[in-house]
Amino acid sequence: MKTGIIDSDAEKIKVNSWNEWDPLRRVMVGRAKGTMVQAPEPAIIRDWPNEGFPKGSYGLVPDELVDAADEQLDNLVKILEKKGVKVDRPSDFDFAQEVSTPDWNQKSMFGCMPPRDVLAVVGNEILEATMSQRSRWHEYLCYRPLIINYFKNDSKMKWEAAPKPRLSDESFNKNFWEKYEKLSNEEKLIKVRENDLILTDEEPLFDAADISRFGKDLFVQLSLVTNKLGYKWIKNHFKDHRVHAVTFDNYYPQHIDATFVPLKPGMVLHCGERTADPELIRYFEKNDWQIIKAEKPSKTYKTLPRMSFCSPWLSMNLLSIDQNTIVVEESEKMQIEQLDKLGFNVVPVPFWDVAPFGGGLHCATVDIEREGEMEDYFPNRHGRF
Ligand code: ABU
Repeated sequence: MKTGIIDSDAEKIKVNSWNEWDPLRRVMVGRAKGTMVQAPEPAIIRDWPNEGFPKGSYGLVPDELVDAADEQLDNLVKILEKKGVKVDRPSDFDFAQEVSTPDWNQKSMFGCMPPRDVLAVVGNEILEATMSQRSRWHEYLCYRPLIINYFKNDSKMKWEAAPKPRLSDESFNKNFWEKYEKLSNEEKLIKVRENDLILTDEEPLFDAADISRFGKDLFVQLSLVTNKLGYKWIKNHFKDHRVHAVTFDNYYPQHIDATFVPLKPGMVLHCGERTADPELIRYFEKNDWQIIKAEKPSKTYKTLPRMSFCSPWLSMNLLSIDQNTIVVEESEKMQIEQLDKLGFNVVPVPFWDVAPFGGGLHCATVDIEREGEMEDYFPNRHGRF
């Protein structure tokens, strides 16, 4: 395992990753240590009275949860290293700091378990996302020692940061949650489809985990953390790609990687509870992709780990080591069996203790190097795609 700066094998660093399935050579894996229950802010208000964090309070996530999660993260690192994958970890960072910009002051930051939320690797480029929560505005800083090291040691790497957002009150729809929770499911989905959610279109906002990479095609989910201007910025930025805005029947969309997950060329795993729009499905079918409805998760909303703010669909939040080998959470028996029947070698790992820190196996990782080049897997156009 490598921590911080990696000088000894610096000459071997090559940032290169075009999709989610080519053979994995180098990956970043997050850490749970230091993660905070975020202080209230316009985008999110935590309310966990039974855990000692009633509405308005904030602080470090309890040690026993941190230790359990870090043990599972360290175990993942060992498994990846045994398979010959280089692993980099973010350095320690004080997320308990109060942070501010000229527009606002925020009593705490968040953490560095899910680097996928912050960093998108597209080809030889690492892109730092804008993020859309004040507690996460400065999160890129904990990945900077690694990014700088990649940049110093890879002459071809491109390093970009999307425009830093102001995240002033104008970036958020006032009293959004109170109003949203009163809507019927049907009314919620109309808002989801129109991306009329918590974020206004005052400025471009996006999380990197709303981007899914299929070679020349990038799919960007409009969500609670990605707005239409965010999509526009991504589309204008990646000029050699086809960049598509997509939505799903998900009342609380946040990150595409537990909804629509590529497994290999021609095969995508689709969360049946969060249906894609028919035009997107048709685009995939027209290009001979198989759309596989993911099996049911082992957890229900009631049986999720303490303090988890993710959904049971972390069952399909997978990490591909190559197009035949996929790392899956070990208790997700039905998902494992399904992938097994589809011919994949499944590597089961315990990972549910990581969920309270912001996600599953895909969220916890960022592939820095995969073999392969940009390829076009969608030669046929359909509708707006
Ligand atoms: N950050 C991925 C979480 C997605 C979900 O809870 O469905």
